[in-house]
Amino acid sequence: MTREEFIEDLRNRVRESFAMELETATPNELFVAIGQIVRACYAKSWHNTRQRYLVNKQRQSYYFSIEFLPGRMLKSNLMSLGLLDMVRSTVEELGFEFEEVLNVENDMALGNGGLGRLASCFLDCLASRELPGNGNGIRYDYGLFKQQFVDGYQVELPDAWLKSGNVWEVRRESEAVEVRFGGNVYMQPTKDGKLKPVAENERILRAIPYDTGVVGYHNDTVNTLRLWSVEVPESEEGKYRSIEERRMVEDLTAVLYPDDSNEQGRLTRLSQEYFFVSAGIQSIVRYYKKLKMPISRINEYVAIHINDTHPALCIPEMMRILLDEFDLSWEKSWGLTVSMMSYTNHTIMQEALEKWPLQMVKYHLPRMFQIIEEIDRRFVTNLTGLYPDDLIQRTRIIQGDQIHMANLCIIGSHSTNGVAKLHSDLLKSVVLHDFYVLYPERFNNKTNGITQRRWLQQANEPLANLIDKTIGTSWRKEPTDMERLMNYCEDNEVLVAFEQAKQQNKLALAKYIEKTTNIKVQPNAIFDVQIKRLHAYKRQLLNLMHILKCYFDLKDNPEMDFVPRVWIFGAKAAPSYTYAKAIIKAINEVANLINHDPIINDRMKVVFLENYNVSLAERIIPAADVSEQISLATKEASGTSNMKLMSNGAITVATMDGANVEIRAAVGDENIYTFGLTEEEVYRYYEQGNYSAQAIYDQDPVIQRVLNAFVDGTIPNIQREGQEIFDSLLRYNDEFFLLKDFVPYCQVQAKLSQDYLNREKWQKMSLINTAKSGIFSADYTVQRYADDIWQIAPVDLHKEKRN
Ligand code: GPW
Repeated sequence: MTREEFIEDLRNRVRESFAMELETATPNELFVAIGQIVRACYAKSWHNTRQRYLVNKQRQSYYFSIEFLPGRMLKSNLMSLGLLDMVRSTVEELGFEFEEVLNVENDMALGNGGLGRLASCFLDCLASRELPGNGNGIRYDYGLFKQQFVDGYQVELPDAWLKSGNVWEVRRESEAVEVRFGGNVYMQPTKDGKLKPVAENERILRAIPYDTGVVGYHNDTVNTLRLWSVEVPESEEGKYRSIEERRMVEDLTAVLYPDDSNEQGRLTRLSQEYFFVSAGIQSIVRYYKKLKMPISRINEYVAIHINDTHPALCIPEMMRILLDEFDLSWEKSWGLTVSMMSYTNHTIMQEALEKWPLQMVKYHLPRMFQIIEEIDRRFVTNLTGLYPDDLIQRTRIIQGDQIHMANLCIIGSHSTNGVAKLHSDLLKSVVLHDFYVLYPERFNNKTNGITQRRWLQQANEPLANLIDKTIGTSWRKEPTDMERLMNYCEDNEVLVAFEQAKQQNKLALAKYIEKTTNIKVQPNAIFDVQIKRLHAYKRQLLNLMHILKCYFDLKDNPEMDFVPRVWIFGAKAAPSYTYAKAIIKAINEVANLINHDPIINDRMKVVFLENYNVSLAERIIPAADVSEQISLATKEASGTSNMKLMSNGAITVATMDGANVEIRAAVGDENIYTFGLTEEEVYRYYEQGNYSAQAIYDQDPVIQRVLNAFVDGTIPNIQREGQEIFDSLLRYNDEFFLLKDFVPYCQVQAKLSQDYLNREKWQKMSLINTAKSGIFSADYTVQRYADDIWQIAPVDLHKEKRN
């Protein structure tokens, strides 16, 4: 597309869609028109990709996830299509601010945090590697709530992201399917003496797919993210007479559950899970029928991935279709199902492990329940005599009145993986050890990754351009090529240029901070960033305690040498998570206190940015000097913001948790600040039960002063919240060992501040972090999933063998 063609197209679309002339258009119209042009640009490739897969009967993977978090798509699609520079300069020549046009787009925020973002990074990488992999999920009418601070408290507002339309999606009426809930199922004998399930009084809902193209980077692959929305089928219209009854149905895909790593166990959530799973599996089977292959070979063409346990019903739903619709035997159906399914575990935190009340499943999903019962019965029967009874009881699916979804996933799939080495090892040795005894060959690790296309190329153009200038552009396709930057560790000119790029990004963020919060920050201060969901285990409170310590040090000794620092937070708390909300309030009040204290004289600033989401992350990450990754060891399965920040040259302050361990191995001890309890030490405390927060408090006057600040009025306006925080640390004995890690944390922070003054040393560390970040590209992660778990390939290597 030439720029003349682009302008012509733009002019026509603005005219046709808005009855306006280009000259009078605002960024809103421009965004829609450019979106339409971009979609038209990849429409052909999208169709061709689907045709190619169909004609080649290509084996494909389907990533089932209850969350996807792509963020904005205009810039990333332009970049993938190689149109970014042309479109940007043309738009600017036409007299518009390109940034303003980009800012029109609502984030697609159909996810909470790491888990949903990982799913979106994976889709980007699959397409960019020309791998045949698709997404399957829910098209929520409302994404994750918008966060506002009112008087320092989090307030949640609805995210009506579809209000102004969605240029990227395509509604596919002809591919709708029916999903059935409730009713009774009984077994009826057929003529040939078999028993077949017959259902009556089911509620039938219509699932309508909306497809979004996932555009590969500089290739012609466009894969599909298919999201399902609920509707009342015409045949059922009569049954839902009142508006309330219709609302009940439409509620199903109305809102994303805003709980991160916390199981709510509500009926609507269970219905959401079955809804997108059943629709997705039916749509896969319908597609497979087009290949005209026997059902007994479906496992050669289909790989289904279960992203955490939320889509666990994939297993009984696939069984249902093979048994009830294709009349396959149980054994044959089970063999096919297990060989198609694979599962990723994302946490070892007990409160996140899904369990559903047996009665709820039995009543609302009766056929699922029957099949799960039978899977459980056969599991127990087959293992009895071969393994100790207590092991069988601990690993079976149905225990008491609950259905254990992780157990179902492991038993019903051929692969279970964790998301970082440490996490996968803990699964084998502790959390899922019983299963590891049963199925050692099923366990494997796939360390998470990120897409540098979004998180570096797109979000940080100053750095990306500098990398190009220094080592060429190959890293954009082969991220490990960034390692070549190691040759410039001692090159002063290069180091200075990198420092300038960082400075430019810090300036841009400082502007944004001032515009949105009225706080002025100095771009030469350390930008210290902690961005992630608010959770006790992630220990934002530990960060806050260190801030308070710095504050008291300065108050006591205003003349002391102090390296100026800006602490930047971004975090949403689940609306029902009162403790997390108390921490938000406390951070905001501490910010207020410090930012306005004349004695501090701008040497410390605390900034809590509202509504942390993907597009805000894209602003913050390029400007970070320091990356806070301070979860208690064993609690963060992997983390992915650690990788994004590292890639952008931030230095990590890290506990030995999740993927931090692998980051340290990559950059070397001297290029990361590690501290805190190790995995072994944490487990030792658990075994010996001898942790005493009170004892630590009693012996350390600094800790006393910091903790007392929460209850003695030092931090204003947090009577209730301060008390709750204080009690969590002392009365309830500090579940995440903050007091134990506090002193070493302060020590590495002091060291860091000193090192920051040595600009050359710091800049070298920063460069090394970027240079070594290539291995955390999700391009490689996805390739390992493709090779080890899904057996998918760009050119179908398995085809010869089959035909
Ligand atoms: F609890 N993660 C998340 F395991 O973002 F399901 N939401 C969740 O509900 C869960 C996990 C769940 C995160 C992990 O906390 C993080 O460590 C990991 O990097 C990320 O998933 C992607 O694997």
